Amino acid sequence: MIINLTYFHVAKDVPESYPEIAVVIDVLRATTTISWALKNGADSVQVFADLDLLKETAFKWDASQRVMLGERGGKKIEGFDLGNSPLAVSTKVVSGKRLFMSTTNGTKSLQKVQNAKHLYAMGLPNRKAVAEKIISLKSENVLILGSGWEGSYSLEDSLAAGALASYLMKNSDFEINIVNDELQSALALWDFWKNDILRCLKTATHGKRLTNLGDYEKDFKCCSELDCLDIVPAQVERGVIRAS
Ligand code: 3SL
Repeated sequence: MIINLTYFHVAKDVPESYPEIAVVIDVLRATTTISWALKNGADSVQVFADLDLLKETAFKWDASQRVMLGERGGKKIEGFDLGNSPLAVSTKVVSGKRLFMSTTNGTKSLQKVQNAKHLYAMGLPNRKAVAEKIISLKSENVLILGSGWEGSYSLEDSLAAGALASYLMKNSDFEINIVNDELQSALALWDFWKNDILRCLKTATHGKRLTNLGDYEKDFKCCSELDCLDIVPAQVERGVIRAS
């Protein structure tokens, strides 16, 4: 069997018709935060591109059962409970709760491919878990979508796309067909940086943006850890993600 793997850097590049399996990546930091929140016992994460819709939906929930996460430009949005740090979604804060989340780019990518039959969120910590899920589905076509920054390329998402492709090539019995140049170059990127992931994240434009905003050292470390989480965040209804 063959798996055709395609990667797009940002949501706007995704064609109208896309494969029934989609993996969305936002290494810094949305999909890392989603993965850690679910690992720490969050009931679910509902993602929104639109902030007004998020508030309208969240305020219908019992206040004790909800946590609102909002980030724009790397900073927490005023009035929200949390920003977008994977360190903030501790068990104490999120266990048993529905998280309502909107970020600058990551949640937009998740919305873009929400019609996929199987939609997963992946960061570097759960790369292996998501890859094994893909292998188990035995499907012919898989789309990997990065989040980038406001419509343009990001180094760290491409690194993770390459990491996923590399894992599948080494660990599945299927023939892996690298469909486009975006994924060929992501693989080369992974090969170049795989032994210094942390430095890659800090070298990336968005890494520099975060560094200029404050002390994000622990976030960088958390987002750069590879294969340490066994969580596969999967969309269970439109916009709602649970651990699978
Ligand atoms: O762009 C996004 O969706 C965020 O992950 C960006 S940040 O890392 O929270 O700044």
